[in-house]
Amino acid sequence: MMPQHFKPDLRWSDTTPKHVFLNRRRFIAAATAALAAGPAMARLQTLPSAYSTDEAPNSLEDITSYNNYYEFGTGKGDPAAAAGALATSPWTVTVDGLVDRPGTYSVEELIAGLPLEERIYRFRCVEAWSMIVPWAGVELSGVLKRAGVRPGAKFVAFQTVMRPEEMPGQRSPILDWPYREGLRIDEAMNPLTILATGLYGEPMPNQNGAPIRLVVPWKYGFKSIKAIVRISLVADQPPTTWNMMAPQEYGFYSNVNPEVDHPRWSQATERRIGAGLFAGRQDTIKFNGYGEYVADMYAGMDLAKFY
Ligand SMILES: Nc1nc2c(c(=O)[nH]1)N[C@H]1C(S)=C(S)[C@@H](COP(=O)(O)O)O[C@H]1N2
Ligand SMILES: [Mo]
Repeated sequence: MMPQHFKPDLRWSDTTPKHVFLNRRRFIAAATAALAAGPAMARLQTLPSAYSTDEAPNSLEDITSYNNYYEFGTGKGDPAAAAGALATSPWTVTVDGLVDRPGTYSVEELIAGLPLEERIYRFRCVEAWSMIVPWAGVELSGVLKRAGVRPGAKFVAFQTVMRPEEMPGQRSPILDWPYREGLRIDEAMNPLTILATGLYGEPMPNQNGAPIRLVVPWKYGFKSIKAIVRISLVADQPPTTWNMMAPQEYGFYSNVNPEVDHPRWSQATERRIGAGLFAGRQDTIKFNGYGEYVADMYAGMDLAKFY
């Protein structure tokens, strides 16, 4: 089978099959009904955050109907159509490796007592589209500090659930499953890095990575791994899915950087999802606009080499 590579997002019609376009309203009607339904779907109590952008968030419809989640297929509409099959409760996350208190915790235990904030973040996919998303999440640093990071831990490795019976994409070798991602320890401890359990004040929709996913807003979207079941503190840089798939195209760092093009397309501009057919492309900002919080971590590094 041919490996599936990301494609640049030049026009809506390049990446969105017509039937998906026409079905968007149907998908979102179902998603909205599901959110309004069960008692498990109670509204989340979030605190506002000084890290939020004041740009207008994308609609819930945009955020839940235009997704990348290869476990459910490579099309932007596949996750909304298929992710409902993933059972997200109960759910446990194992925290292990170089920590004082390794263990397997329910999501509720994992984040208990940590401030759940609404973080309205810019989100920039490597395919050169972007959205503004009002996530609900806790700082990853809070979870890691509670686990007790040992001095030898230099990186954090994350894994998505492996459940081919519920995730049809995992039955094909389109990626080396399970999906894996990683951060350097200082990146993981940065206050911008969150574990998100919801968006728009509601529990996380399945297609966006329920019940718990990473969000790293200054990096390309693929670093923000969904449906996490394992967080490991490790000494060495861990293998990561897209880097293993095509190392010349996807580096470990993957910081948003308009000065470093992808080998197959420019990263200088992006298309804001939902901005309308006649909206122009906008300039991409280095570190996705979060440089004041993150640039120091890369002082002295050649970001064209460590892309
Ligand atoms: N497990 C898993 N996580 C994943 C992906 C994936 O295919 N599988 N896709 C990534 C990519 S490429 C992007 S752009 C974001 C999309 O997140 P969203 O659907 O919430 O916008 O999820 C990231 N996390
Ligand atoms: Mo992406």
